[in-house]
Amino acid sequence: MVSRRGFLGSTTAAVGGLLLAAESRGLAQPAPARMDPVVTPPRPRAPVEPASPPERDGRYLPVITPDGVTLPWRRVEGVKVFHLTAEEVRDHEFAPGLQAHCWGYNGRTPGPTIEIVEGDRCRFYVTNRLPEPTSVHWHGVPLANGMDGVAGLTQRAIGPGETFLYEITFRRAGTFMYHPHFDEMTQMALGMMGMLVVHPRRPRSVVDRDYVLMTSEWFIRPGARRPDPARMNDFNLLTFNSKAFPGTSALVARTGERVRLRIGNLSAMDHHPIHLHGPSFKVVATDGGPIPEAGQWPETTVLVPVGSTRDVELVATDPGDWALHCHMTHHVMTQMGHDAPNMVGTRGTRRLDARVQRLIPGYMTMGQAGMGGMGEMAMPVPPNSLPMRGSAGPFGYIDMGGMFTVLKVRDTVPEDGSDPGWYRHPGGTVAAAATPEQLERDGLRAEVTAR
Ligand SMILES: [Cu+2]
Repeated sequence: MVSRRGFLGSTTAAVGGLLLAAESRGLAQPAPARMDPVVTPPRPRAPVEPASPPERDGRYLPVITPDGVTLPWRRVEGVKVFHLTAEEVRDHEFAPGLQAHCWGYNGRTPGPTIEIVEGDRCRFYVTNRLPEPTSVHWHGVPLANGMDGVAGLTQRAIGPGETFLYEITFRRAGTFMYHPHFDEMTQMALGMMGMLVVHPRRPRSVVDRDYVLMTSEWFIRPGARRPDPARMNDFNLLTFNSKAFPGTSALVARTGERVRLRIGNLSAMDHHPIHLHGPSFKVVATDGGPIPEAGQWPETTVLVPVGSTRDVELVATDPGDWALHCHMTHHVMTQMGHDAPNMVGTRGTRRLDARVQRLIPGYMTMGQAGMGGMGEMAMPVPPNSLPMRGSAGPFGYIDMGGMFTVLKVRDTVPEDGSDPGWYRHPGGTVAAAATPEQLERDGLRAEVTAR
C-alpha cells in the first residue's frame, strides 16, 4: 500500500518568508546578475571588479565546465588577480521544475572554475556577502600554510562584508577544488564549492576536450525552497555541477578525439562511482598528482571519494549517446522517498484500493509494475519538486534523474560544442523486439512461446 505521499516523503511547505516567485533561468548562461542576499552585509569599502572582458592566457586548452563558467582574471604587474564573492544564489535551477535558494560564489553554484598555469603567481580577493563568516580553502593545492584557508587554524574567518586576500604561487599542476573551511557542513550543503584547474607548463598529454564535473549531494524536501544542511544521510538530490538530469548539459566530442574528464567530489557523505558507457578510460591523475603511465589501468567506472578529484582520459572511439552517471542507483533518483514498501509484482490490489478510497478519496496503490514508469505517469506533485522525474528520450522515457548526463560522440559536432541532439542510429543497429522469423532461425521459437 503506497500512497503518493509515501513516495514523495512528507511535503512540508516551505517557510513562507523564503518563498519567492520562480524565475526560470536558461542553462549555461553567463554568471547571472548579483542577487541580494537575505541579510545584506555592508559592502566592502573598495570592491574589486572582475576583469571584463576576461584576459586570455593562450598557453593551454581551456576547460569546459558544463552548465558553469570560468572565473575571469586580470594581470597586474605579472600577477593574475581573481575575485570571488561568497554570496547567496537565489532560485538556482537544478533542473526544470526544481529551484532553490543556495549559496555559492559569484552568483552561481558551483562557483566559477578557476584556471591557472603551473608557476603562476595569483592573488585571490574573497568578499564575504553571506550573513555569517566564511573562508576559502584551496583543496589539494601545495601552498604557504597561512594561505590554506582553515578558519581558526591558519587565519581569522572572513566576517560578513569583509574582503580577504590570498596570495598563492601554484607549484604543481593538477585538478583541485575550493570550498569554505568555516561552518563547512552548512556552507557546502548549500552549494559553496568550485573546481580549480592548474595546467602544466608543458602539457603531459594532449587532449581535444577537457571537461570539469563537480559532484555534490543535497537534501531538498519536495516543495521546499532551501536545501537542508542538517541532513546527514539519505540525500535526495545528486548533481553534476549542481544540475540534476535532465537539467545536466551533455558532454560533446567528435569521433576519435581524446577527452579528459576532471571529476571532483565535495559531497557531504558519499563517494561516487562514476561510470561511462562505451569507451573505457584510464585514470591518469588524482589531486595528489599525476599517475605514472605504468601505474594507470583501464576502467569503465572511477570511484571519486569525498574530498578528492580524479582525472580520466579516453578516446571517443564510437559515435553515439553514451550515458555517464553515478552507478549508485539511488544517486540517479531525484527526491525519492524511501519510507514506502516496493510493490513490484503485487497483484489484486483493486479491492484494497476500493476499501482505502472510502477513507482517502483518489487513493491508488502504485508500483506493482516497478518504479521505472513512476516519473512518466506525471502524477501531480508539490510545486517546485521533481520526485523521481526523468526525461523523454528518443526511445521513450529515461527513468533516471540526478547524477546522470550523456557523452555525445558524433562524426561531426557543432563548432560551438553545443548539444547535437539525440543520436540517429544507423539502420539495424538498435535492439528491438525479436521477430518470429528470428526466433525460428535461432531455434528459440518453441522455448519462447511455451510459457
Ligand atoms: Cu553517487
